[in-house]
Amino acid sequence: MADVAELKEKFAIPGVLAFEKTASGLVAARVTTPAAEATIYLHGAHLTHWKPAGEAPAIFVSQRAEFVAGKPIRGGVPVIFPWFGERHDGKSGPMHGFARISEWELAFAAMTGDELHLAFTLAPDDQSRALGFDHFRLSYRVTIGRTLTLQLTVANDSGSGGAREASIETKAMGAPLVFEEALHTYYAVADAQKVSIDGLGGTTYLDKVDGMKRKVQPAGMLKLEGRTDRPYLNTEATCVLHDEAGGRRIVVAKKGSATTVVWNPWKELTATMADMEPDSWLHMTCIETANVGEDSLTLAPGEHHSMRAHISIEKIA
Ligand code: TA6
Repeated sequence: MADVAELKEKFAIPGVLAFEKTASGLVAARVTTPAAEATIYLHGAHLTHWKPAGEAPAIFVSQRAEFVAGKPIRGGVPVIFPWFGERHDGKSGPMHGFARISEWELAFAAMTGDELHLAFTLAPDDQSRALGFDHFRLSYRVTIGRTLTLQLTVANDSGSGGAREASIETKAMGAPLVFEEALHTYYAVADAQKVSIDGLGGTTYLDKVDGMKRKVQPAGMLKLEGRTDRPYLNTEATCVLHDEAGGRRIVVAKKGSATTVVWNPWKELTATMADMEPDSWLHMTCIETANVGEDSLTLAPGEHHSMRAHISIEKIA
């Protein structure tokens, strides 16, 4: 668990970046700049709040979210690695992988102009090694301002330092790293029944609500009309979330991501989720910047890959 005193000593910026240990024992970075405020937990490098100046918060977090080591926080931006959803290589492991329930380290913090740049890192630990992952490094760069930029970089560091850890076969041999990844972002909306999403027309998706059937999104806007759970494949498109009731658009541009997942649990599924209030499905919609399924990635030893989401807010005149 991160040491708050050490974080304060190394990274605190008076009036901009502060650290606190919350009642549940997790350590949070609290950001306040002229352009925006934000909160990011070292647990999962989990951003739970981003509010550009003059705007309502743009990221949803459940009022019943649990802030407990080893458990995922409901809402915000869960960082998903090295698998998406259920582990699907025949082995067991936590839903959506271990990154979002791991303790990340803060490696960098600096203000440039009115933007705060943070960098978090995650290296193999006992949990990841027990799950068969000992040859990866993650860095997660978060830039907080009037816009929000999230960049997840995955490196395969097997084959390097083999002598140091020759006992670990994959490390010495240099094994490929096969993984899925997602920035599982919960956007805050005023009424999900009046939300439409532009950018996915003509794109193939798997309909997880209809037996994973492969379908093509009709041209035009995607309107949410019920539980929606769709990985859209082979798309680099920018998505625009029109929050009609909220009077704004949330623009999600991306780079290095071939999958966009759209999720809203809707009323019935939400009623079964202990960490969601019954009507909270109305106030969130996930547009997830990802590489999953047939878009999953393989890195040779020494290779790395970056995926970035750039999020901005526009008022609907
Ligand atoms: O991204 C959509 C999804 O895969 C849904 O199927 C649902 O499982 C959601 O993620 C949330 O997963 P979680 O493990 O956070 O409850």
